[in-house]
Amino acid sequence: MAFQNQTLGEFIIENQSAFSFSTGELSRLINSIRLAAKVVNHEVNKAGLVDIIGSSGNINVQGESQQKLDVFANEIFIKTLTHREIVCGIASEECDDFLRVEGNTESSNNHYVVLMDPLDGSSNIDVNVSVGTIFSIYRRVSSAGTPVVLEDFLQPGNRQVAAGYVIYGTSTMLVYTTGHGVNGFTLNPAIGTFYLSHPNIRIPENGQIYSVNEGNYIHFPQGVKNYIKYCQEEKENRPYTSRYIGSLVSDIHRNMIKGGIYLYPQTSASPNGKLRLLYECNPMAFVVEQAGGEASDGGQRILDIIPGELHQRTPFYCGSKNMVAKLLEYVA
Ligand code: P6P
Repeated sequence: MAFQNQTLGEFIIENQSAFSFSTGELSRLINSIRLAAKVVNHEVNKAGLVDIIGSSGNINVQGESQQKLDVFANEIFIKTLTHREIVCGIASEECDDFLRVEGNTESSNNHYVVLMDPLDGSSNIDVNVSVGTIFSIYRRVSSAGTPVVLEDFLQPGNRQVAAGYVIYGTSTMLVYTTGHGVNGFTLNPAIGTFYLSHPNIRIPENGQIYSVNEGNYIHFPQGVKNYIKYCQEEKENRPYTSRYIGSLVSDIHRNMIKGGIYLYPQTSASPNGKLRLLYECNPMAFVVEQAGGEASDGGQRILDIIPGELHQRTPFYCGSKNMVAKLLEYVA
């Protein structure tokens, strides 16, 4: 059956013409993310064995022993994106500042910048919970042929040209959008090929799942507390089910498939919320909106927020359209 599905490579070629800017750079960019995802997937899947068999014996190019997986993932994505000279700049949760891709003049003529969380939820690896990579792609705003500047990265999410995530779970999936809907590809590890397994994902407009870390309940704004009580009332199709994996990619992906809402409100410990706007909330918001859902910071659409700094945080409410609308009745 799997061999009847279209591969990611075939899908990219077939849909390349649909993307107005496409000069093949975006296709090559998605392909490089595909390659990096396969390499990271291999390491994530054997991570548990490091404890059992000691160090995996991996010696990296600097002659260092096995590194922490999120540092490893960061290196793999940066190397893959850099070596193929497709992007002119990269920003990562693992790097304080953005990286300029210098190299030859052609690379500074490339039009895209990538912002990413190379291994989100990596603390879950020790307990064998799914983790993910999140990426967000923009066209540069500074002039071609010059080194990228901070403004190339501080663009509102509504300027993204592509975004998506890789979920390293019971199966490894790549889910992404270029603004023409959302498609999911599942990796067949036996042959290292991603197959189109979830064409045109649509998030149900309603759902019965709410995802929030209720350990922070006493610190939530009153409106959020009231919404959680609404979810728990014995009325209509409630109480809802509470599902919180603690890995953003997994919680959002489940809600994409089954319907649901994910909430990470501001708390006293995190007055602006915990999640990062540029490489967690914007890409997830783009994917969820493209699947028919909504994403808000409680006051405005996530994708309309004008960023002020690379690692800024935001409150984040994201998921089924009607569930986010109900939440906003309580918090706006
Ligand atoms: P908390 C993981 O550290 C992460 O960035 C997201 O993947 C996840 O949704 C969230 O933080 C979990 O945060 O405070 O509930 O443990």
